[in-house]
Amino acid sequence: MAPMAVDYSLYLVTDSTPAILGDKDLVAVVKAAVEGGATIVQYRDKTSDTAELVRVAKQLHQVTKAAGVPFLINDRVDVALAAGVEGVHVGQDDMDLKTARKLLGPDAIIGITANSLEEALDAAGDGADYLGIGTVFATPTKENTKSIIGTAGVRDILSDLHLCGFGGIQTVAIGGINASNVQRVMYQCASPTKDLDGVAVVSAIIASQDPKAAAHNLRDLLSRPPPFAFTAHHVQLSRNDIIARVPTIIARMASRKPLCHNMTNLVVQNFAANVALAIGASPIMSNNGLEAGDLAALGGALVVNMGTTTPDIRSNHLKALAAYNAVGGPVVFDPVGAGATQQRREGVKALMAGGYFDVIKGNEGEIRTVSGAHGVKQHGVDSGASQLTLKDRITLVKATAERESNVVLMSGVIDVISDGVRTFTISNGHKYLGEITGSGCTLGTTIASVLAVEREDKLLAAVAGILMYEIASERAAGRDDVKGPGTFVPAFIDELYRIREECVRGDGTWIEAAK
Ligand code: 3NM
Ligand code: MG
Repeated sequence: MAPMAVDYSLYLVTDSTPAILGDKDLVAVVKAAVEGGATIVQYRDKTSDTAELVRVAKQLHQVTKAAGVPFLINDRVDVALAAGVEGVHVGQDDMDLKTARKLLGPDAIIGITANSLEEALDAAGDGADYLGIGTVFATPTKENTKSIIGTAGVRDILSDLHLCGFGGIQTVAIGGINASNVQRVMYQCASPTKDLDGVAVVSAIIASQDPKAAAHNLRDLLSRPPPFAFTAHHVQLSRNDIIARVPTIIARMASRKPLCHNMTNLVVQNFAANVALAIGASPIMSNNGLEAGDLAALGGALVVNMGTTTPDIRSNHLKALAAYNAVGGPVVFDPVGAGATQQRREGVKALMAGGYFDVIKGNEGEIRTVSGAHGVKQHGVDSGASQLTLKDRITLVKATAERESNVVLMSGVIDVISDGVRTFTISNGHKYLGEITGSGCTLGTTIASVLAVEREDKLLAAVAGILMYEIASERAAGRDDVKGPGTFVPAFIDELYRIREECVRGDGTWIEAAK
């Protein structure tokens, strides 16, 4: 018999514990799941006796065979042999792969759990058919997992597998994957050289009241990219393109008055709302995650500013992030003071695991924290004297954007911005921006507002926002009536407004100051 062709796209792992299965019948659940579209099933039961395992395995196998779906047993090679199923899944502490292969034969499907590159390379070298890579997100289903590696960790393993000559091995990600994040997992885990082949889920199907519908929904989501996926990733963008297109984008913003939803800190509420109004957006300052769904439906963009951080605010941020992600509404993350305290470091992790940010903007210290650098010293929220050379800043920004499949902006005297493919530096701005409060936060507001009207090319949108903002600051600081930071603030709002008016009139000469 030729080995079964295996489709790993929706890999169901079972769980018989009451906390997950409830009072449902496991065989009925698996039948419903394969009807709904599960493409491969693993029977995982850590507590039942051997006779019971073999009995249930045989029952489940009838169901999967009828559906033409491969069936594997977790850990227990003896049970797989006794029930005559297609293969096993072994963990790092289970029987070694070579012995399992000897016992089950060359056609058996053998998968292994990999938490790190070393484990993945060993398993691939030993002839595993597929890897279950995780734990992606913390999950109540399996609390004692070795470590949470996030989409970035999975992505690193995938690209290194390719690099080491194992590009052909099949891979699924596991841990905390469900309908709310499955598209993002596929999107953010994909490396330029190797994609994930699917996702493995337990509770997303087994705990569902309607496992068939749950599986069907997951398959449907897996069939297309997330709503926030890039569409203009590889479009060339020269300085001339930017000069030609930015004023039109600002004019579009002024005519559409997009909603700019700010979840921002206590200090900048009023200033951010005024900046949004000046540039032609329509601000709403709401930290209530429960109304984010209604607001996301209005077609605007969201700023998640971590400047004020409490567990309560974090949970509101996560709700809003999910609401905007679900409809592809752009989200800008401003990880204010990211490295300054343990709470903020945890906040960054929780937010980045909880959703997709189209743009992450921060100063050098903040972006280094986002990138995962350890021991980044940050004292106040705005301290961050440059410790890196420009070359290193560029490398870091590009790598972080590539890893997150988004746009990353590191602000500074020279701003560095990248979408992982295209990278720019911008040298506009004025030192007064560093002498007033909220200038970084309201740049986030500006970028989000532009993103709301320019979704195709997110990098171009962010560049447009930065240029409008920084050139306005240069104009304001150069005015005769501006004597210092105090008089700078109103002049700055005036100049933002003036640039917008010029764009509406079709006069884009201000953009010539871009450098
Ligand atoms: N293995 P859910 S995480 C069985 O990281 C299993 O190796 C994991 O459950 C690993 O889809 C996990 O409900 C449980 O989060 C996944
Ligand atoms: Mg195991």
